[in-house]
Amino acid sequence: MGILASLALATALASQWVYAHGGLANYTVGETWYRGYDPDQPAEDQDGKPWMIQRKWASIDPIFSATSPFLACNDPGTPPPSYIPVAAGDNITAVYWYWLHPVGPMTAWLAACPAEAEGGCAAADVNEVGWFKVWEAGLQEGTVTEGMWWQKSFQNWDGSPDLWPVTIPAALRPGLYMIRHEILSIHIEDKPQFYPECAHLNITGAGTAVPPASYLKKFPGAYDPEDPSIKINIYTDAMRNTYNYTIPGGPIWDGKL
Ligand SMILES: [Cu+2]
Repeated sequence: MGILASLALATALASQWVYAHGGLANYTVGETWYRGYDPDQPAEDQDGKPWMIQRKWASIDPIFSATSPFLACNDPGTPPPSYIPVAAGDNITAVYWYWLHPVGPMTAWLAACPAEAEGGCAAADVNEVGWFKVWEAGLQEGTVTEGMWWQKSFQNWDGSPDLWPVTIPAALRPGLYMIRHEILSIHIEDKPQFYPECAHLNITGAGTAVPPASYLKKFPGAYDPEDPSIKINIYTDAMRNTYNYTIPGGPIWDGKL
């Protein structure tokens, strides 16, 4: 390629690395791939398209506040027309083209939507539904400051996408649900970065379980901005000697009784 093209590409890559933000690009269930929203592509090619399954996120920038209404499903969080079909007990895999931040927890949540006759997930108020955590991963080994976090270990540096599989609880009652993936990056002192994205699911199965009310959380609401796992400076001497980290948001619900 010509030198100008090379420079342009280098500049594009450099700016991507400087800002180092990102988000959940696609989903796979089995062999089927579902395209998500892409903030780098024109909105008119995506907004309201019948194939869209992900709520709109207009930029790769994080949500900086634990009390933002966009903590639920990013900004603006506009609902898509379609659903990803998935059977309870199966995996849905979130696909990130790249992820660059190394520190902080990752969580996945589900929330039941209104029935189809009541408008389905398009009619759901993402700030009012009851979200329950079904998956989490945080500090795997070592110290808060320098240890290995799942957020780092799921990254691939050979150009292949970063994959995040989550199992839909096998006993879950079937129906229309939203799935919410959140990466919380805490590499900047006292300035947490939340990266939430939501998709619409049509979950099939013969289960009957629903989470007890104690597991249902709201976004915002699930997190205290003063939570020491959220408002955190990982570069203190204390954190250099801390080997555990409490993932915010309470326990996961796995559907087992
Ligand atoms: Cu970033």
